[in-house]
Amino acid sequence: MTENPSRKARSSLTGRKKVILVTYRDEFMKNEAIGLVEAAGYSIASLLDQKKLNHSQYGVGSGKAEEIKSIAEELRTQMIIVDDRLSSSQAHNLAKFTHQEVIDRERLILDIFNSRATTTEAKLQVKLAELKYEIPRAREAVRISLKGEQAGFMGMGEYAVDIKFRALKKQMTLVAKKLEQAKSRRELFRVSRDRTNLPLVSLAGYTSSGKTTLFNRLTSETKEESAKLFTTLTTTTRSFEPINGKKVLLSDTVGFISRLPTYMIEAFKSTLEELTYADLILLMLDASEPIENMEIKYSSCRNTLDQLHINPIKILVVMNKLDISSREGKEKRISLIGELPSIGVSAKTGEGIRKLKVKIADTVYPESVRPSGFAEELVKSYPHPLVEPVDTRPLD
Ligand SMILES: Nc1nc2c(ncn2[C@@H]2O[C@H](COP(=O)(O)OP(=O)(O)OP(=O)(O)O)[C@@H](O)[C@H]2O)c(=O)[nH]1
Ligand SMILES: [Mg+2]
Repeated sequence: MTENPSRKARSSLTGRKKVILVTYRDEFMKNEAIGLVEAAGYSIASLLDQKKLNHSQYGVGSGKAEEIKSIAEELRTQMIIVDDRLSSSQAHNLAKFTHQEVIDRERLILDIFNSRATTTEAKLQVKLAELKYEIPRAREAVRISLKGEQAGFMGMGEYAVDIKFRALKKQMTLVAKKLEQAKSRRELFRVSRDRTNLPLVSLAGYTSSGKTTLFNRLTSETKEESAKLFTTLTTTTRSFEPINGKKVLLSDTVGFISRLPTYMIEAFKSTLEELTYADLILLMLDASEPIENMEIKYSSCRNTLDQLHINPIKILVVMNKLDISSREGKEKRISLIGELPSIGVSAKTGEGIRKLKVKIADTVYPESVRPSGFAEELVKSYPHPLVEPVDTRPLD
């Protein structure tokens, strides 16, 4: 697919970088890749697809590399984005062959994260993820340059590559340390929040499922909501009363995406860890999408929650965007999530919100049961007369 002239003219007017996107044939993957490229602010001049993106020399096949080269010349593009992971030699080879800058899917996601990170903690998390991205590549570059196959990382000599590698390692230790400090500040905040003894409800879900829209509606906030992927990167917590006199805390956080490498989830762990303290997780799904897409997104969310060791018993699935979803698809959607409870809403129009509020209050303030967080308070106020202290001393 090649861009039509009017779009081309517009992109040069807005000064967005013109790129060639190489993705998979699968529709879901293709659309998601387009969403990512647009979220990064690039303009797609040409969209190509491939069955496999792990060809050893360029990632793409050599015939495709030829095609990319001539399209790049014809359309005067500035960058090639490959929708999978490329090793540093694959990226280097393709860049050299096509005379274009080449980035892979992970670099693209990091660029988006970079442009969205506003708080110190989010910036540190992105930095950590970037270093985790660069270190294996620097290592690979060292290996290649030692074999004398390539003039080092990004054209650097062997010695320079080694220095770069060490510098990256040192930087990573420093960033990890700063993140630890940010985490302990967050921990203090969490402890003081716990003292309020208010139940915590957390929003989780795929990027663009409508978490922030629901957050704004429930808490009367005005945080940015947008069709662009990864609008929210930092956790925000506000209190609200789902029903009179029953206050709860609500957290909005970073969205999930498919094929997100583990090291990125690791880097964002302190943000995502908020979810592990929640008494209730509202797992948002965009119910207006085709069932196949919902299925992929739902299982990707469940995987991420599993990686965080979240007990499924805490999950309430919120089927959002009812205002634009088909009524007939309701049964299929319900069967998709199996045994988990669900509720349908439109965060945009307010449909179903009252029911959701009652459901939230009923779950976190069940009749005749203390506000949740009680068990944690019990452990914190330890030693408690009813709890036998556990002897953790070594046996010898
Ligand atoms: N029609 C319709 N659109 C909605 C609804 N809820 C959210 N949206 C739209 O969906 C898009 C994404 O909404 P956000 O609230 O930013 O989504 P998010 O889950 O916070 O996304 P990230 O921050 O990227 O993870 C926006 O364009 C919203 O206007 C809804 O109930 N109906
Ligand atoms: Mg958001």
